[in-house]
Amino acid sequence: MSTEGRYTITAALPYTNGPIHIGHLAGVYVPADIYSRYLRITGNDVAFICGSDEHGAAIPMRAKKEGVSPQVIIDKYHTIIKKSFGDFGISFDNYSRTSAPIHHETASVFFKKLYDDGKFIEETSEQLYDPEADQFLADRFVIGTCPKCNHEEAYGDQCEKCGSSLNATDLINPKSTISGAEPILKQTKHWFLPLDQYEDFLKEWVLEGHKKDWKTNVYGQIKSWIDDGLRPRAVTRDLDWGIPVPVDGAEGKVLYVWFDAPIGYISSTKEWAEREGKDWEPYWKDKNTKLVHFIGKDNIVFHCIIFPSMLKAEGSYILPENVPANEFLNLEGNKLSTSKNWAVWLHEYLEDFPNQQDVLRYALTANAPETKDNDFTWKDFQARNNNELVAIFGNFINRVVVLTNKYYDGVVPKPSTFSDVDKQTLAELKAYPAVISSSIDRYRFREASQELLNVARLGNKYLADEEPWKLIKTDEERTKTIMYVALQIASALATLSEPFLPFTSTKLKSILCHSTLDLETTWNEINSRDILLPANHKIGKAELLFSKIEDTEIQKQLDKLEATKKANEAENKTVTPQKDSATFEDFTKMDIRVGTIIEAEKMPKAKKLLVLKVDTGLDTRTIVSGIAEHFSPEEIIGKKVTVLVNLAPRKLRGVESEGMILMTETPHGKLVFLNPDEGNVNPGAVIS
Ligand code: B3M
Ligand code: ZN
Repeated sequence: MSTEGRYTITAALPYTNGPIHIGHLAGVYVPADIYSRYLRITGNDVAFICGSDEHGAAIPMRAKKEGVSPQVIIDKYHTIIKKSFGDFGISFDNYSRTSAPIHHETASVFFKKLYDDGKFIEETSEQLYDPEADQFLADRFVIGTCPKCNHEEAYGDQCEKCGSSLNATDLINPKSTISGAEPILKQTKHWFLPLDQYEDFLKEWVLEGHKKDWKTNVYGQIKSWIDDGLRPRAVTRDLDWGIPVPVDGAEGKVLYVWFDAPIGYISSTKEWAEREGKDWEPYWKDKNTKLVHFIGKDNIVFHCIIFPSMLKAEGSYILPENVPANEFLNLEGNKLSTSKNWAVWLHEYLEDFPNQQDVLRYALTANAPETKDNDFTWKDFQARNNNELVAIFGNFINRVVVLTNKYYDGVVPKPSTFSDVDKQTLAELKAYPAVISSSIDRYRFREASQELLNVARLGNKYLADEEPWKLIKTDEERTKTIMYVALQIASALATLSEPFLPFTSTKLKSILCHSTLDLETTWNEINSRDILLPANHKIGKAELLFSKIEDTEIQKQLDKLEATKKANEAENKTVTPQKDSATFEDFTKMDIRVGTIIEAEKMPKAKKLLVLKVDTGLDTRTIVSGIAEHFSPEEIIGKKVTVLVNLAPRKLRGVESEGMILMTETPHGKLVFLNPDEGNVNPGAVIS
C-alpha cells in the first residue's frame, strides 16, 4: 500500500467525570473515526489519537458528589469511556490518559521550555477566593453572570452559552460552587501566556490562511475573539488536583487543565509510537504531516487560539491543518445534559440494542450537527434504520446473496454481454468512491453517508428494473450477467461502508468471502478495476445485516425519557417548608407503633380509600387509608407499617377509622410506606 500522506488526527479528550453519550459520539468521535478509517483505507499513514482528560475542576467536583476520591473517579470513568469507544468501533490508534506518567512528563517539559524561553508573564494579582472552603476559585469552581451574554451560569474560564472565554474575575455576581459563598479577592502568583502577543500570528495563520478551507462556524468564532482583542491568559491554578507547576516557587499550584489537556494529544502519540516502535516526532513536527482536531464547538477557542499559540511559542511543532468543529446535538428537543440525565448513554444503548452499533453510528452521521445544532429523535432513529438501512442497504444485499445461493449455489456466475444499462450501472458504481471521498475530504460526513446509501439505491433500482427473478425462467444467460453486475455492487458496498458502518462492512465482507479473493478491492481500486468479485468466486450464505426496529422498542426509549423528565421536575419542586417547632412533650403525646395489615379491601364508591384491618399488638382495629390509587389490597396484606395509634377516631364515609398509617412520597408522587430506602424518597419528603 502506498503511503500518500501522514495524518495526525485527534479527537477531544473526554473528561472522566461521567460516561459518554450520543452527543459526544455525534459531535466528535464518529466523524473522527469515519475520517481516520477512510484515510487508512485510502493508503495514508494515520495516527488517530485520544485519551481521557483527568485534570481540572470537573474531576474533584464529581468526586465530591459521589463521596469518593478523584482517583476513584478517573479510574471508574476512564474504564467505562474506553470500553464504550471500543464497543462502538472507534478505531483509535492510541487511547491514553492524562494521569499517565508520560503525560505529566511531556506537559511539564513543555511548560518548562516556555518558562525558560521567557514566554510567560509572571504576575501576582487578586483572584477570587472562597473564604469558607479556603480555596482559590477558578474554572468550574465559580459561576456567575457572563459579561458578554448575561447567561447566569457562566464558569470561571468560559461561558458555555455564548462560548466566550473568560477570566474568573470577569464574572458578574460570582458565587463559589463549593460552598455557595460570595468570593473575596486574595493575592496569588500565576503564570500567564500573553495571547495579545500572538494576535498577528493568529491573524495571518487563521484569518488569512484558512478563510476558505475552514468551516464558517469555526472561522466566525475565531474571528470574533480576535476582533474583540486577546488578553494574557493564566496557565496555572491554585489547586491540589493536576500537574504540579514544574518551577521553583510554585508550591500548591498546578497547570491549568486547558494547558495540559491538548498536550495530551502529544503524549498519547508518544505512548503509541513507543509501543509500535515508531518515531513520534514526524507526527507533530514534520511540516508535511496534516494535523486535524475533531472537537465540539465549545472547545474552539482552546484549539484554535490557545493551543496554537502554545505550539507557536514552543517553536518546533506544526499547527492544525483544520479544526472541523461540530455544533451541538440535542435530544428530543432539549439540550443533552449529564447532570440532568438527559442523554442516551452508550452503555445503556447497547443493553437495549445489542450489536446495533452501526445503526446508531449511521443515524448520528445522517443527522450530524455539522452546520447547525440538530435534534436526535428516536423516531428519526427508527426511520433511518427501517427505511434506509433495512429497506435499502440490507434489502439489496439480501436479495443478491439469496439469489446467488439459490441460482448458482453461491458461485459468482460468468457474465455474457453487458447491455447499455449494465455498462451505465457499472460506470456509475465506479464513480462513487470519488464522490464519497470528495464529501469526506471536505468533512461533510452526512453528505458522504447519503452517497454511500445511494450505492445501495443504485443496486436496488438495477435489480428492480432488470428483475432477474423473472428472467431466470426465460433467459438464464442474461440472468447471470445481471447477478454478476449486482454482485459487483455488493462487493463495492462492503468496501465503501467500512468508515461509516465498520461492523456491517466486516460482516458483509465475510458473507462475500472477501478474504478468499486473490485480489481484495481497496477503496481507490473500485474506480480502476473492472472486476471486484470474479466469476467462480464462492460467496457464503445470507445473514441479516439489519433488522427492523419495532414501535414498542422506540416507545420504551421515549418512556424512559419521560420518566427522566418527571424525576427532574419533581427534583425541582420546592421542599415543603418546616412546620412550627414542637416540644418534646408534644412529641411524646403521639403513640406510634408497628402494625401488620391483616385485611384490606376497597371502600365502595371511594377511589382513594382502602379499609384496612391492622394488628397493632394492642388490638386489631379498622383504619381507613387514602392509598387505594397506589396499592392494590392484595399487595399490602401482610405488610408491616407504622401506625399513629392514638389519633382521635374519625368517621370516613361512615366507617370509623382508629388511627393513621404513616406514609411518604417519592419524587414521582407515589405514596410509599415508611421505608425511605426502598421507595427512592428524597430528603425533605414529609411523613404524614
Ligand atoms: N475535556 C473538554 C470537553 O470534554 C475537554 C476537551 C479536552 S481536548 C484537549 O468538552
Ligand atoms: Zn456568555
